[in-house]
Amino acid sequence: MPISNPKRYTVTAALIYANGPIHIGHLAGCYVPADIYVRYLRSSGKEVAFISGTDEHGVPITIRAKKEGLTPQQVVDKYYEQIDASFKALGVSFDVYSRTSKPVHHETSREIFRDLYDKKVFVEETTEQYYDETAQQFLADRYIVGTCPVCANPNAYGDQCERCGSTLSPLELKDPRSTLSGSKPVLKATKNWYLPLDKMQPDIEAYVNGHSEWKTNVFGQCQSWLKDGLKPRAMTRDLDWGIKVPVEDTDGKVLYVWFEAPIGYISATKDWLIQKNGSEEGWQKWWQPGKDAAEGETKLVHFIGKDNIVFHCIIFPAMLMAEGNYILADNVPANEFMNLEGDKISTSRNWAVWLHEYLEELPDKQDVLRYVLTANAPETKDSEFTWKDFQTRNNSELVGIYGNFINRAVVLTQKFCDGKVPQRGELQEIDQAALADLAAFPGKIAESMENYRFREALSLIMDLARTGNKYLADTQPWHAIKTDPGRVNTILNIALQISATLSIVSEPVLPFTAAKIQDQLSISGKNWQDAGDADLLAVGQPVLEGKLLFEKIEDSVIEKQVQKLHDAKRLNELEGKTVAPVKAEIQFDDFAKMDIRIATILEAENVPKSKKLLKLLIDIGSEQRTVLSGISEHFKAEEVIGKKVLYLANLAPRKMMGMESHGMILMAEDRDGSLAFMQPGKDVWNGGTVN
Ligand code: B3M
Ligand code: ZN
Repeated sequence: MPISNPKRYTVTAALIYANGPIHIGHLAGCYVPADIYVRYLRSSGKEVAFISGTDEHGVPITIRAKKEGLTPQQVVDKYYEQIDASFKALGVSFDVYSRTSKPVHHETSREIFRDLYDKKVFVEETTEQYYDETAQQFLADRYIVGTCPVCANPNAYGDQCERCGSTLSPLELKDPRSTLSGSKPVLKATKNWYLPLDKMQPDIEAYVNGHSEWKTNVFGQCQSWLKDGLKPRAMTRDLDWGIKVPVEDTDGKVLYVWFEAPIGYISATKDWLIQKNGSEEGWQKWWQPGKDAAEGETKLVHFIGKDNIVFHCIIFPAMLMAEGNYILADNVPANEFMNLEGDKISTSRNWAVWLHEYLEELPDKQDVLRYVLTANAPETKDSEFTWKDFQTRNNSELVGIYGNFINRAVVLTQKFCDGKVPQRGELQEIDQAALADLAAFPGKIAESMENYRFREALSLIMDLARTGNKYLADTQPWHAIKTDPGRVNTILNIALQISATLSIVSEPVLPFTAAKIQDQLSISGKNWQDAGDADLLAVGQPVLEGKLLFEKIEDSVIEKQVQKLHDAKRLNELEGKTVAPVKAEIQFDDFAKMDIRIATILEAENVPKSKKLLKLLIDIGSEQRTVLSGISEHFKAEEVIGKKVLYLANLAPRKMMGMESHGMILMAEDRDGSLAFMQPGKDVWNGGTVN
């Protein structure tokens, strides 16, 4: 059963690996919804701790370090700074953004491990694990790749197949290979500590089944795990990067990253208090409200992406249950994935919109991104981000509906009411209806927020803006002013009251915009309980002109972004390409046999039925010749006419497509496979030799 009226909320957002920048997929899947929820709770007067940070251990970090030629420590330092700064710039309002490399985290993780160890929760087992003899290292998780036993993806990782989503263990992979040396690994015995999830299954089942209110995608994934039967899972790894195992004689072993990373939520809470008060005192109320606390006093909610469901709904709760003193998650509102321009977002293929770049290239558009990612959030199924949709939503929804309404209310007040909130007179039916709508919206929006339906909440927020627009269109204050200024006062008072409420209820999604509106309307310190109030703004309160809330985004801006995506992907594909090695040595005589000379292309035409060939007539000084050249995928016939080229004149004639080709035009091939003509640096005459 969900907790209905908690005293406080512990809200966590996934601790992302500090091995690369944040992209819009992370934001849509986890961070934007988490921030909306927390901002809504705070506005509703709730006590909240909003906890996150970076996950700085595990194989993904060491692999990235190797790729960038840095130490793991340098990698996590670099990305922690970048990630932390870009979250701040987007207005994600964590109470603490901590790191799993902090001493408080090492201590907390080791304590919990040692506690479970002492309680004999773990099963100690010696098993054969893959070992890379070249690198002299055990191959955990992502150090090993092979063919997925489920979907036959040849590049599945030792812990997970990214194609079909199956969770794997290295021993299940077919044709395993080491990602360190590429070699075939051998099996070697090693001792590790396992969490006996098989034995714990009944308790976990009772916990999960008690939460049938969880989102269908989350509940369904848990059920399928439980149905397959849980298996013991190793909580230690043979690696050197991570948290040392707090047991004697365990050199070369660290805690499994998925054992300690979720504990990071607990240690980050302590870190927050240490930073704030100089001591971790009081952390328990967020995690262990204690025996005297009322049932459900603290509500724990984990925001994550769908690839982390099992760890947050099964493994972490199992650890905490075994420990015995902790509360368990009341909800885990995981989202599905957001795709980008028709393809899966991928860091390795560089197909992503990176937050730090977005913030630099589209400054002051934080709320536009937050809006688009929420309006199109992958709440129940995968969704898609396109730049075109981004532009449309900005131009027709934010500018056309929301911005337009607020702007009209403010500008008309300046024009007709001296820039002050006017007094309402007698109400007509249309006014009463508008005020009734106004009063009803905050409750409806709150209900969507409480149930993690942020898309729905946003669509209601926009409905409120539409209501405002319709009210102005129907009452037409710009006409009424000529005949009945008192009527205009009533209309604008109501329009301004709607604007004020709109700023409050949209603040969780559009915090920067809400602050601007509240400046314009001279309100501060108002929150959710004031929303819907017909007298939120006092008569006579100043209404200031303020800055434009949203501006139109032109096609050129969008085209540039799309181009950039494709360029980045292409560059990434080229990264693996290497320069051809130098061919076997030849003597000068071998070279001197070749008659290379300057020629000019006189005529060019496509060869019927051939994809590649152009038929060229060239002037080689002494005569004209016909050459068939395989360049028609790169050049059109008309663009090569008149070009001076390098020509190999004494190559034996060859027959192609029933025609004879004499000699060969020499071309240079670029990294991406495109071709370039080799041309003399001055207008050398036809027949000029090349030596
Ligand atoms: N670091 C996976 C990720 O970054 C993992 C999340 C941990 S949450 C405790 O996607
Ligand atoms: Zn697979």
